Amino acid sequence: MKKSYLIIAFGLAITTQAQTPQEVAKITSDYDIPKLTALSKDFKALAEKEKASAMVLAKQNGWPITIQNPDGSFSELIKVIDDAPIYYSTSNVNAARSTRTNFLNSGGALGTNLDGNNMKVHVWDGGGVRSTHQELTGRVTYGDSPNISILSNNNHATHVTGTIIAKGITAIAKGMATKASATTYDWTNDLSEAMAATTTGMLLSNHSYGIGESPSNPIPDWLFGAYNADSKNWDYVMYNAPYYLMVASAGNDGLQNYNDTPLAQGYDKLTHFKVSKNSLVVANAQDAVIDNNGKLISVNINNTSSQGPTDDLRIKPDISGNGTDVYSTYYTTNIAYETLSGTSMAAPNVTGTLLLLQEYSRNLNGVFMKAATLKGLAMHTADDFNVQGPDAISGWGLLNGLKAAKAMSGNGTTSIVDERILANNESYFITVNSDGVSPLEASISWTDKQPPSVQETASDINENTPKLMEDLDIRIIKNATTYYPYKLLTATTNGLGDNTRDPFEKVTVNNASGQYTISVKHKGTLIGANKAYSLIITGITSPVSSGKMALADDKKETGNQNAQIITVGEAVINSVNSNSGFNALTMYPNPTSSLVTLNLANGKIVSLSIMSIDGKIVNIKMIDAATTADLDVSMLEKGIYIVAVQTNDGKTYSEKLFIK
Ligand SMILES: [Ca+2]
Ligand SMILES: [Ca+2]
Ligand SMILES: [Ca+2]
Ligand SMILES: [Ca+2]
Repeated sequence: MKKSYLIIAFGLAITTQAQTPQEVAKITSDYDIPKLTALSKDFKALAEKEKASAMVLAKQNGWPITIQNPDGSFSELIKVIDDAPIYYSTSNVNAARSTRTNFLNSGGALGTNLDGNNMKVHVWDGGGVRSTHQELTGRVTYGDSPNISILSNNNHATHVTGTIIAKGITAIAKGMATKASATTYDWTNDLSEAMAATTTGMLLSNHSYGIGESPSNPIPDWLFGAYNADSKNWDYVMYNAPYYLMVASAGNDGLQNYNDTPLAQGYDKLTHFKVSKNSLVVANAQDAVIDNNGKLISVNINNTSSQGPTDDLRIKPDISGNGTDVYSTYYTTNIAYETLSGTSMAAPNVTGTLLLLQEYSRNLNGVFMKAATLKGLAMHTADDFNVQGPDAISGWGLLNGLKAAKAMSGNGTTSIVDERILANNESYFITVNSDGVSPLEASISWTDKQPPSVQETASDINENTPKLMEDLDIRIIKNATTYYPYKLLTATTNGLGDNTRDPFEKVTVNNASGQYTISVKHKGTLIGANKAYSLIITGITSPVSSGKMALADDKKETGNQNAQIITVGEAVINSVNSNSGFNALTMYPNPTSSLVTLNLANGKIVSLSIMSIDGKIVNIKMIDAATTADLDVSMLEKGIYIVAVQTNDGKTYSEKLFIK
């Protein structure tokens, strides 16, 4: 988003008419539209085939096609997996202002006046929305071709859509984005319809439903937590449309134990798109206690919220919204309202708030954020609760729209929100000053490619091979200390260390003070030449310097036959500051054409790097902590270079080197 500063003036000029054809064109400019359109057709054919064979088996086995459940939820047969009928069910239950969304709205303390102006959300649900409701009128359109269920089972869909966009004629039913519009769909063919909607610039969709289980309709145990074909297909959609983020309810089986073979008792309850890598899965938190400044005082999980994680121990659910006792629009009349609870209500609370953050991005920068940025921002700034750090019940914590918005507006000064590219075999580093008050936190987030294989039979039960395709890594480094990201150690415990499973990593340094270097690297070989990722840093006063280095594998180097070994733990990633002490670093002879000797007055050299004048690394060498180092520079072409040395006490010195 760095670049976007250049077009702030333009951004302001277009804010009153955004999500125009030009906006859509901008979102989809890197999309392969013919491919997405073809995929949409393929997914439609797949869904129709699955549904047709399910209908045949339903007739043979006497399975119901639709079910009105005693708790008011609605289920519909969609396919058969492993001989079991698979139903989509609404995730009934209750949302509110716990997510600090009110700070963003018109009249809110942040002064951002975000109400969803010219923003559109997409809602898939178990029936139609009552578009004539006084809170919604004129702002709901149907996205799928006329469907019988538009006329029925619309209580849930109407409630969910109201939570996102209700106007607030009845104040306590006011939605998150009172001026936004919604395109709503029946859940039949959701995958195909979502794929098609990405070509129209879809940014966010809400899915308050999932595969339902009940004692009378058991699903195979292996499906729980499994990355199956459905999980993969939704990742496929999001990978190919990187501005699109799917928000899904975790489900309301927190107190049920339908899975007889869970990763841990009371866990391992997620299925389908709730197991996808790129979706944002929402747990249900009770009403939070928030002070006047938007600070979280206390919050508890609703114990009906479904627990993760995934079989490969990815952190799911991702985040918590407020879905307990949510008052919203109801279907019975145009002035009807109802209070409901559940992850079904927590998801639209999150979706609506994220829509406002996209609106804010457009207002600030003239561009929308990539889905990975939005998702990363939401998880990075969430208020941690339940056990310390992320967990398989509450995810990264309770969504904090206020903190997310502040991270966006502070970009470049008190925070970094940056959409970056990591080249193959490259690492990025940035040195920052901690603000000395709040924790220093740094995250990376990316949209990960669908893996080649999935879990598809009972033999794949709890199969835990990482489904991650591109493994990026973030660290925070200060002197000899390296701070690692969170990860799950088991279904019920978290810890710090190298994370090889999640497409989001966050490192926290509590009681931070002074200067830190943040590094972003990758393992293996990136799938494309360049990997897009989002970097988010908070708790800083100002970035000091940044740069790139070649990765620590000299075998992968090209065009530099003399590349030196550059792996010594994390110490290689160091900044090149302009803080060279007077005569601290001397080099001789200078100019030179063959060998140069470096001498350090104070401290010992642990690494040195040579950069071209435009900042490109041409050589890096690790030194075994010495005050003097010799460097062969005979391969360098004539010109001016910068030599930087990193010392064992964390200092960096740089000097110009002339090659003759
Ligand atoms: Ca549909
Ligand atoms: Ca499992
Ligand atoms: Ca937590
Ligand atoms: Ca990693």
